Amino acid sequence: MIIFHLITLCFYMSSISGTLGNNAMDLYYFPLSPPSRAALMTMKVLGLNPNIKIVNIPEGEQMKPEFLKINPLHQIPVLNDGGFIISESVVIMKYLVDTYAKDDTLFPKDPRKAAVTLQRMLFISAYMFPRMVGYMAGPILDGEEPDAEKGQKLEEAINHLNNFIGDNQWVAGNTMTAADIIAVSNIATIDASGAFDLKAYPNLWQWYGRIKEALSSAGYNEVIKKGADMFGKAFKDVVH
Ligand SMILES: N[C@@H](CCC(=O)N[C@@H](CS)C(=O)NCC(=O)O)C(=O)O
Repeated sequence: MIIFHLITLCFYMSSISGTLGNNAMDLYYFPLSPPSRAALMTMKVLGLNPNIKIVNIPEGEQMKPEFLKINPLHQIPVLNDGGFIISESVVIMKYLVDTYAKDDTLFPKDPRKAAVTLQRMLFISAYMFPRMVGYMAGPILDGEEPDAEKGQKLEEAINHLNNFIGDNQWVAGNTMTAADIIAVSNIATIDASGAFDLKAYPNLWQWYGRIKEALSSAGYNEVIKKGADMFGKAFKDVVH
């Protein structure tokens, strides 16, 4: 089963490598990785076309000496912008907006709005994402039964996101920001796993429709949905 997924991945990877542009900006990336997809989606929203450098995580390419020189923490995503190398999805996204956006909507300059945006981004990156990996990685990589307690922990994170959105249109208030991009990269993966009823979280469910629509012309389906669906399918194949 795992071999099958890897073969599917190879087809997917060659298709994505062939469609992206060529300039002095490299993104070390793997399509199943939610933080990688958040970084690439931000680039697409900003009109940037990086060279995609696939690091095949299931095959352990992140441990190769040439990649460890780029990121000793052996994690993707990593951005190389003309020799400036930086890791951590939230930091990459902020750097990209600060450097290339025409205005500050995606990452507000107002200190309080900036603080809320960053809080939401770190909530996704440091709270929700580890819980999602905790719940889904065992079944995908080792064929384990999903752990109900880990599922509850992830559901708690989903509930917090629903409450953060509240009556607002977006994750960090009434303007779409980079927080929405990193949030949807994770939520699309959870949705594709079929393990949770996201419709039971009405604020989140309505926001989910809104953000997919907002990102569609920048390539939501290609950048976020495709990798999320593959991740979700890998989980479903083991669980059902
Ligand atoms: N906090 C990091 C997390 C990055 C991360 O966990 N990347 C995973 C793929 S989703 C990875 O590279 N794992 C390989 C490893 O740790 O060896 C971020 O948001 O960029």
